[in-house]
Amino acid sequence: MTKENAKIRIDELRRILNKSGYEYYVLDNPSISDFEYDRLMRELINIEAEYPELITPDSPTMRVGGEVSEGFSEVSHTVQMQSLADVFSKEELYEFDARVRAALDIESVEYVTEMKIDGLSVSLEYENGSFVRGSTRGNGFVGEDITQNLKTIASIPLRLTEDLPYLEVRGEVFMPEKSFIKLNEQREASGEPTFANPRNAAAGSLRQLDSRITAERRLDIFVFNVQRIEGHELSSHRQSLDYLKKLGFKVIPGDGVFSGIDEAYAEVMRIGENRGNLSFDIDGAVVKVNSFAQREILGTTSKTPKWAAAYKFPAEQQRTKLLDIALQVGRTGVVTPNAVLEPVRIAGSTVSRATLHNIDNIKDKDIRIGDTVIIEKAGDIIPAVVGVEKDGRSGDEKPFEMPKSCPVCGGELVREEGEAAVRCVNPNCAAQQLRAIIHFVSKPAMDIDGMGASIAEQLLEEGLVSCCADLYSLKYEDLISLERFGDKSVRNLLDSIEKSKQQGLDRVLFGLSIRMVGSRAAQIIAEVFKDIDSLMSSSADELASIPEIGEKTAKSICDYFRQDKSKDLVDRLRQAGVKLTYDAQTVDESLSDKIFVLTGTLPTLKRSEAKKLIEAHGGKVSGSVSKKTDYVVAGIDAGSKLDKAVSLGVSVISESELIGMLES
Ligand code: 0OX
Repeated sequence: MTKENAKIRIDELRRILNKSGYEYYVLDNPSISDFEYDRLMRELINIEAEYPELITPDSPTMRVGGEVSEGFSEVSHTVQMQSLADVFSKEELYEFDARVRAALDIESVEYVTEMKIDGLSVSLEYENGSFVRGSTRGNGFVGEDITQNLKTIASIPLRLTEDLPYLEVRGEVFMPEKSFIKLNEQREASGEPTFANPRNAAAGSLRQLDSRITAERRLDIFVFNVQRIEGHELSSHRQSLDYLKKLGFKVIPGDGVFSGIDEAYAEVMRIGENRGNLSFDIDGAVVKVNSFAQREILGTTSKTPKWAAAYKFPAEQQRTKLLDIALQVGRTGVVTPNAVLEPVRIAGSTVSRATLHNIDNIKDKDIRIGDTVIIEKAGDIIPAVVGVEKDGRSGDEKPFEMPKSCPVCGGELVREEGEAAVRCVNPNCAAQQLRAIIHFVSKPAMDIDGMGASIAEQLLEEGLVSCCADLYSLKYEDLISLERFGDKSVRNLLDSIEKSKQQGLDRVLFGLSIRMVGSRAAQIIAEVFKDIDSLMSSSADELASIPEIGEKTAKSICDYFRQDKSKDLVDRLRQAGVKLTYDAQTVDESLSDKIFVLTGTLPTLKRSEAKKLIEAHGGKVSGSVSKKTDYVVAGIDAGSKLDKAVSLGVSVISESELIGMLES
């Protein structure tokens, strides 16, 4: 084929494939068979392979993924990607309407009501009708460039039906329920951890460095906002949604405009009632002022537009059968009763377990095995049994009694005075050992990369470890013969174990699973005592005199180190070369006297980590924003501190800008 002919055929194939893709993925109304679509795609791939100079970034062949990036670069959003102000009741929604009417000085407002899709907000940019860049919301000001991954989403047009000079739109990427169930089935079958809900699965899929993996995940998008447009005038939200539809986008469903808050609220209720029939998750409904001129008058706060409100639906409840009560033994021996349920879909995930908290809760609610129970779940919160239906009981339901001995090791179960928890007091209990090792290797403790729960279990079963100190005696020969291990994974794991020796006293203390010692307490204690020997020889009074360390924690630490077993463990860690001292962070003065305020959730650092970093470089961290503040480091969902920074003209930076300052 000559190059001229190739060009003609390529244009034709792209036109047909774009149209067919749109019909299939956006309209859900295909006009050609899958077989025909695949055949045409293969033909295009072949011609493009012959004439690579004719490949363009908006060709449908660019959707298959394949590019592996080393990391995501940052994208500054020219129009801030704001979040929505939440309301939780009819009253709050009507208060929103009252504010809007007062500001506009009118009787009734025209609203558009939309589903609030529970996914990830992204920005899509088009130049001269071609998709050029896609990014995450990040903190609203700076996100990450995920263009390659977004290209794999078939409902995102790579070419628009009009050659607009510039367009930036916003939408929510989500994983349809079917894709989610299939993905989790595959992961379960291959021994990989499953995702808790479609939102997490979508987030994990969008953040893949290998876009081929994203392509396999079958994500979808609903577009709902024009962020910036050149070459076309728009005067209302409804008009912009209709226009986006015409350009080829999969626009958030719905086509109504509602006169006044009563009509808008009725639609919110309809959306809520229909929630269970959707093939994707929503977590609320959004009410938006339709007119752009009115939006202009209403304005925005630093974080949210004043012309929109997100009505969050209450925690979802479902009825299901309580099949059994299973006991889980935690790392400090606490035995928690968990409900084993007939699987049920609730708030975006399939739930087959829910917490029953403790035996008192079971008795107070008179929950029996075989009962129909009511479970509740809101967002990412662990589902809980909140009630029981006693009316329909058959009489075969069995009351539950806590056993006298541990379900795993048979050791004695003890309930201490004034405590709701029942504990297994056998220090050699296999369940406790496993949980303790999983905790020891976890990220906030010793951060032993490559060693998750299933490997810990395998090592324990093989008798290679029984406590955390054993990890430091593991040898190449021990691991290489284990299932799922190869040369590379063994070397990587041994490297991570070696590296973890340098974590320092705070992480070790947290990792030891001492009752009442969380990461914050471990950090404070390490800062005060500096080495483990001083800590081990301290009294409970000394410990309790430290601000933020309570008497119970002090006693628990003393009790722990009084045991021979603990002393032995510390000796073994010491012999293995694990650092049992705490270095005050060496001060470099690069941020000398600069005052920072941290707000919102940072993408990678915890607040405490960011604080440590700033202080280690000579900076100070303050809790409130004032004129004296040099920088506000803003993360996701930053609140009033960000508003104040903007109103005082204080520099707002992202986490990566902070890290950039430290590196420079
Ligand atoms: C959603 C959704 C999110 C546009 C301007 C401020 C908020 N998750 O479905 N955000 C918005 O609106 C943005 N609308 C939605 N429907």
